[in-house]
Amino acid sequence: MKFLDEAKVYIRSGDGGNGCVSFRREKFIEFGGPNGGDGGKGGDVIAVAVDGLNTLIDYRYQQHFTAKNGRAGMGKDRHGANGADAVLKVPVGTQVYDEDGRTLIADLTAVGQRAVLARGGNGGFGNAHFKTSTNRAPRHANPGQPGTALTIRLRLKLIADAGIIGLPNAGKSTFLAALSAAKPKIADYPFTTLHPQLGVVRADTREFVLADIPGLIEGAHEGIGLGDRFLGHIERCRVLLHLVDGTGEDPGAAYQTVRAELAAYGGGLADKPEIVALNKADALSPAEIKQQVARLEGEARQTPFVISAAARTGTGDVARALLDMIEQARRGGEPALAAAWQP
Ligand SMILES: Nc1nc2c(ncn2[C@@H]2O[C@H](COP(=O)(O)OP(=O)(O)OP(=O)(O)O)[C@@H](O)[C@H]2O)c(=O)[nH]1
Ligand SMILES: [Mg+2]
Repeated sequence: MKFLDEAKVYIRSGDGGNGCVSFRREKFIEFGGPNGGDGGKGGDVIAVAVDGLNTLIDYRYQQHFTAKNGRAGMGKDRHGANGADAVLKVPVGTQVYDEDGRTLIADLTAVGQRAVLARGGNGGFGNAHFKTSTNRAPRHANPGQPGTALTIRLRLKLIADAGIIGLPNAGKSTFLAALSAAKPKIADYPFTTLHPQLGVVRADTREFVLADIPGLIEGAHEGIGLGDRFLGHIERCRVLLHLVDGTGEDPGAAYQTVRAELAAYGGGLADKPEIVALNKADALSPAEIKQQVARLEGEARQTPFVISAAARTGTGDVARALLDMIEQARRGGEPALAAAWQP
């Protein structure tokens, strides 16, 4: 499945049906009275988060969604049929913005959560509705109300508990592959990973979702490399795992480069709890490890885990540490997501 995390969609809700002007006309029944029915309601445009979808690619091929109009009312007090809704199925984690891309209309963070993006017009009242003691033969009915047309932007922000950050080639995808069933592409050139990948990590009896994203380089916030747009996918993570290549010249400098990009991106990323790990320990001598840890420690202000994602040493400890922090954050509550929830 191709990955796409942004899409522009044109939606239109249905018009309401017109009310009807009609009178009861039957042999031997005098003064039959008004019997024009009401128009039906126009269909809504609704977005609903569904399971088993992790891309917005469908919206590259279909960009127009129009709900059906309500039918007009008819004589003999018949109500017009309501128009059918148009339903946009989106992956969990999709945010709906208005055309300018700044105003958030809906944030769909759980399977089954739905949001009405454009409400259909109400149907007009038929003349039966306007019958009063002083006007027993109203020749008036209301027209249906028009639907609304608007342009929206969909933006997918994947939902993962933890996200892996680091320079290209740090071993992020190798780490994900070591701990989960995910099969990301791994290679010894920068920018192997072009779009985010998710994997489920099991540690003991517990599990969490881990996201691997493309590497960051200096100037990513200005569009260098792959830019920093994909950092949106770790905005919802509770913790970050910062992987640093131990075979690099200065792990401390590598660490600071990535931290600077996080700060430049904003979105609270720089304030997220972070676990730091020095990777590729299998390629280092004990003396080198000591030296590299000292360099990294000085910048990160925490003792890094020393691991080898390729040899899978130390990776379990990192997973358990991530889980502890995730559970701690869960207990602390996640107000932003909880508040957005509406069944
Ligand atoms: N020796 C050694 N090599 C490793 C280790 N982990 C990853 N590598 C190698 O480092 C290279 C890059 O690994 P990736 O997992 O693709 O790195 P990445 O951080 O996902 O890179 P991008 O997707 O380009 O940002 C590959 O050649 C891996 O085999 C490790 O623990 N030890
Ligand atoms: Mg990668």
